[in-house]
Parts: sequence; C-alpha cells; structure tokens
Amino acid sequence: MLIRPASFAVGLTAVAYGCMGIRGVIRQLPATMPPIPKFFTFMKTIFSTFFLLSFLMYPLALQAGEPVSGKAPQISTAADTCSECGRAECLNCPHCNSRPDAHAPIGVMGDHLHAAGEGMLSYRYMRMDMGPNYVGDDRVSARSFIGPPPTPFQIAPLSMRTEMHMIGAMYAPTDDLTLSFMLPVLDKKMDHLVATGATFSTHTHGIGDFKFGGLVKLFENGNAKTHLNLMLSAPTGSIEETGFVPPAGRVLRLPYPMQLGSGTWDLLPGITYVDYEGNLSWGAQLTGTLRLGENDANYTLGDEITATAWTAYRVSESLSASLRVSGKTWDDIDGSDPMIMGPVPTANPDLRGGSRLDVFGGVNYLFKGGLLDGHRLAAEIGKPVYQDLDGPQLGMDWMFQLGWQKSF
Ligand SMILES: [Cu+2]
Repeated sequence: MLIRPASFAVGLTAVAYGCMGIRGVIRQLPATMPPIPKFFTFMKTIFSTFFLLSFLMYPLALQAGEPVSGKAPQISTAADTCSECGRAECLNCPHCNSRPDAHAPIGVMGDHLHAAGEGMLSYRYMRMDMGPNYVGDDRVSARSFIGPPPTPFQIAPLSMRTEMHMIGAMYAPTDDLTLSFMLPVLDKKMDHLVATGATFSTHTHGIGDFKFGGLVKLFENGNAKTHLNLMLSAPTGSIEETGFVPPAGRVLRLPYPMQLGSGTWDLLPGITYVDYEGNLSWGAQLTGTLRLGENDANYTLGDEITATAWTAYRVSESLSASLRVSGKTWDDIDGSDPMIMGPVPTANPDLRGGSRLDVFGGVNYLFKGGLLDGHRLAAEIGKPVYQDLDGPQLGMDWMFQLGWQKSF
C-alpha cells in the first residue's frame, strides 16, 4: 500500500531536482555562451506549438464526437458502493463527492476535473507579504545597497504586500474535459527607503491577466488520476501603472513588480496527478508559464516552472488537513520598458529572477447536509524555507489563501 506514495515521492523529487538543476546550469553559464540557451528557446518554440495545436484541436475532436480517451472501467457493483459511479468511495464523482480532500489544498489551481454537465464557481482571497531583500540566498538590509551617487541605487524596496481576489468558474462538457476560467483582481503596495532616510509607498490595483483553458483527462487507474492542464493567460492586466514617486517629485511608470499583468499571451501547460488510499490522499502538479513574444512595452517577463506535491489526511467526513511543498524557479526579464527607470533594483530587468522552496499547511472543509450542503471552504498558509534571488530583490515572507467552492 505504501509503494504508490513512495514511488510517487521518488519520481517527483527527481523531476523537481531535474528542473532546478537545468535552470541552475543555465544560470551559471557565462553570458557569452549562447548555444544552450538557444537550444532551450528552440525547445520552447516546439513545445509551445504542440501545446497550442492540442489546445485548438481538442474542441474539434469533441465536435467530431471522437472520445479522446477511453472511459474509466467501472470497478465494483457491491451493495455499499456509490450508486452513481459504482465505487466504494470516489474522489471526484459529483454524485457522492464524499471527501474533503477530493480537492487539493486551495493554493493548487486546476487540481480536479468535473463530470460531464457539472460546473463549479469559486472565489479565492490570496495575500502575499514580501521582505526583506535577498542577494542570492543571503538576506541583506536595505541600507547595505543604497547611498548617494555613484552608488547604483538610491532607493530600496523595504516590503511589498499583494492581495488578490480571484473569481473562478469551471464547466465540464464531457467527462474528459473540464473548462476553466479565472479572473484575478490585484491590489499591490510597496514601501521604500530612500538613501536620505525618507520613506514612501506606491500602490496599484486593478484586474490581472485572465486565464482560461481546459483540463484534459489522461489516465485513470483505480483511485489514481492524471490530467493535463492546458491553460492560456490573456494580457488583460495593465503594464502601464503609474504612481507618484516623492524622490523624483512626479508621477512615473512604476517598476515591474508593481504592474498588474505580463503584457504577453502566456501558455500555462501542466500535468497533475492525484491519488488516495484510506484516509490519506496525495498529489503532485508540474506547471509552467511560457511567455509568447514581447509586450507593447518592449519586454518579456521571465518564464516560470513550478513543481508542487501535497499529502492530506482525512480527519473526519468533512475535514482534511494538508501539508504541501512547492518549488518554483523563474527567469529575469528579457528586454526592458524605456518608461521604467530609476535608481531602484525593482526597475532593473536583470534583478527579477530566482528560485524558491515553500512549505504550506492547509485545511479543507466540506459542508455536509443543512443549508450549506456541498459548499467547500479551504485555507492554506505558507512560508519559504529557501530562496535564491537575483538581487537585491525582495524575498517572500509568507503567503495565505482562503477559498470558497461550490459545484452545481
Ligand atoms: Cu472544480
């Protein structure tokens, strides 16, 4: 019984180390050595093309009435099984949907599919607090890298707070495909220290990048399920946010981290695996953010890779508690916005990349019976255990997420 979780853990660790390793090697290469990065650009083009093709082909395949993958075998018809899906207990069956941990911890997006004809509405509140600054994996004080000219920086970011409200909708036209839509609304605030000793804050808010696409079932073997995440991000978030900057004495376009969108169409490919046994469930997800082209302000945000794995324990019929690790690595900005300048690290496109390992604890609660029957509430809180940033750059301090979900 422990073989599945164990082999899964070994496999996931290998994948995570592989991703980190490849990125680490690329980052150590001198800038004058182009062949390997070029090879990756080439691979990205190939991968993106396949991704877009599969994204476009899927609705066509559905229209033609051709099932993309076979139906899962019905396992049991014993008396104590679910009358709808035929299982003793099912992870995602809409008819019994019996487990609080049938959904991943709330910080994981696109973790589950729905059955044909079913939909879901969700709302998430997310908060991230950043600070202090890091150079590599060392914390540095803001004072240590600012000063009067010729010191390159006269202004340092001290802390940043990001709040996000995200409205989500899912709908499954077939058992093999669940469509997903997500619209984030962002609120950002950054505090700064000037070399003179003065402090000031900047603030932006508005809608972020709209994300949409499909989750496509790949395999189903007993309780174990794997699906592809084929999502796209549309450039609906502003990249022209401005604010009053006291040291400059005027309104300026704010640095990259204060902008609300990427300005580019982005591919969000991924693969998700979930499984359960008894009171235990576990899963893993590997996702990427691949930027397509350059935005109207002449830059491209860095590509990202995130690998996450979690396990949850079912405490009761309604409550589960989860533990999750997440490794993320992301590139510097390519190009630069001529309107974004200033003696502050956040305006430097080469001081944006990094890697981070986060640990999260969470709970899922599924209401059973009564007025709120079928409603889900979940919360997750996380903190980095390791971060290595192209700095000076603000590091992550902690993250919190609260969510509500209801299937129809
Ligand atoms: Cu859903």
